[in-house]
Formats: sequence, structure tokens, C-alpha cells
Amino acid sequence: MEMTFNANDIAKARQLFNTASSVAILAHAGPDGDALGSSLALYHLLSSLGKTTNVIYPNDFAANLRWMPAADRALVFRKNPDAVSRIISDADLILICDLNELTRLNTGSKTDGIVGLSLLVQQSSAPKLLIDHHEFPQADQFDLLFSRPELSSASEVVYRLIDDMRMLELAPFDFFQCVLTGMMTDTGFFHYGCQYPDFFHIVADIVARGVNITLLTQNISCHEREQKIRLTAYLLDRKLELFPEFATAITILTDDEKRRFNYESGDAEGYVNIPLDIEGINRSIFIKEERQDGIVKLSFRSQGDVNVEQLARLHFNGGGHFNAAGGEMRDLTVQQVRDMLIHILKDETRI
Ligand SMILES: [Mn+2]
Repeated sequence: MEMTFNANDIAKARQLFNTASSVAILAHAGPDGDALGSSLALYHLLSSLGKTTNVIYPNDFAANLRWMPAADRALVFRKNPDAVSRIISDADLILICDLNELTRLNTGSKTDGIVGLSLLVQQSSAPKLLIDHHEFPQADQFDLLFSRPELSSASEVVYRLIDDMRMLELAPFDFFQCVLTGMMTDTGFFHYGCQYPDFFHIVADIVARGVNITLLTQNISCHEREQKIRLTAYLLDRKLELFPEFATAITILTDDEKRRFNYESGDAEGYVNIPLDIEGINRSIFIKEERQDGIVKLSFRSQGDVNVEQLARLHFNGGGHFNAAGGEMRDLTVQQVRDMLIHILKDETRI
């Protein structure tokens, strides 16, 4: 495979990896399979090279990802702010995965700006490397950017970075398990975002190294909480609204409903994709109340040439990818956000 990054940046990264003794690795709030995959892959590589390595997440990841190798060693800022603060001030290298701006480390609202964990990272004098695949990275917040929005996942970016650095042969088995987990989860198990041969060349290399896709798929899919499956059924049966005139599905989840279903973070993960399976629907929007943070969160998914990145960015303080994006609104109820959304969709079709 050809090099992904330019030789100059790779030489700099090599130098930083070689000289670092204490590395802090971070990924975005509400960490998913790719956030864990990319950060834990780097953890396995760097700790096997004898570095003091710590993985930090802003808040807890979903219970179904607990099987991932070394996930139990990660620190959660919301639970353990003092320990995280010490680790970041001791770090001489900071690796930041699967996000395009530091405010994505906030556990509350992105619009709070640089506070809490993002402030700790910004204030650190250690070099900060971004390893990511989201559009529009905030280049001024990082010292070195390894950002490729056209690629499937941050985990794939990790693989290519380490390949460019000629360090793949030093990586332990768990590195490849974690990389493939991120590549599988961010593509919905090879359903989207992977229409280029090198994606499958990387998968082939990982399979050749002994990673079993069947076992990995079972690990990823079969550790869900019962309450999550029941909540999914409830949302589909009672809360899903279809707007065939906009080819759009909207689902609202309120705080009261979360209480009823003993909601834990991650229980709605993946739900937003399901309405896209309905004939004639090519855009699905999930609206979630987060009253304790004073915000309403939105997830957007689409198929084909329907751009939800722009919708999220222009109207809902968000962004992400062309077919998968997120956003949030402050000081509005879920109903007001829904009405605003429908208004925008009506305007869109009028043009
Ligand atoms: Mn990702």
C-alpha cells in the first residue's frame, strides 16, 4: 500500500513516539467502537514498547464494549478527574483519536467551549497529535494532524499511520483486534464508508494476522443489555415518526422514557440507523433529551447523496460526516427542536 501521510509528518511522529516516555491517549465523549478501537490499538502498541500509556475517555463507554482488550484499564474523566488531571500533566505526548476539535472531549455541551477535560489538554505543553477521520479538523488546536475524512474510521487512520511509520511488525495481536473493531463498527459491518480497495487490503492483512471476523462480530454484537433491546422495540413501535414527503424518519427519546427503561449511556447507540431500512426513507434523525446538561442532542444518518453533515452544521451546532452527523441545541425542548427540524425540511423541499 502507498503511504497515506507525507514523509515529513511521519518522521516527526516517529521522533515523538521514540522519545516519549509517558503517553496519554484520548477519544471523544460518548466513546463508540471506533473511539475505543483507535485509542486502545495505540495503547497496545505503545505499552508493548515499554511506554507508560494511559487511555482516557471523557465519560463511560457502553457496556457492550467492555469485552475490548484493555478497555477495563481506561480512565473516565467524569469519575476520576484528579487522576486524569495528573496523567495529562505528566504526559510528554498526547494522542487524540476520532474527533476534530477539543470541545468533543466535553461531557456536557460542545457549546460550553474549552472547559474541563478539553481545557486540561489545551493547557498541556506536550505535543498533541490528532488521529481522525472527521471533516474540518481544528488545525490550530493540535501540533500534528493525521486527519483523513475520506477514510472509514479513526482506527483505519491508526493502522495507516503505524504502517507509514514502519512499526506494524512491532504491534501485538490486540492492536489488530482493536483496529478491525473500529473499522467494522464505523462502517456498520462493511455496509457503508468503505468503497475503496485499500480498506479491504487492510482487512485482509488483519485477517492474515489471525484476527477472526466471526468471533469479533459476535463480540461486537452480542453483549447488549436487555433494556437496550427493549428500548429499541419501544422506540420503533411507539415513537418513530415517518415523513415520506421528506423521505425522513424522526424519533424522540425523552428523559422520562430513559428513566422508565433504566437508560444507560450507549442504550440508544445504533438505533438511528434502523429507520433507514424502511422503503422510501433515506434520512433518519434521532432527538434525545439531556435535561441535566440543558441540551437536546441530535443524531443524523442518511443514505446516498443526502447530506446530513451540512444539515447538522448549518442548523444544529454540529457536524461529522456526509452520511452520519451529530448536533445539539441549548434552551429548547425536544418538541421545539422537532418542530424546527420539520420547518427546515419544508424549506428544503420548497427550493
Ligand atoms: Mn469514528
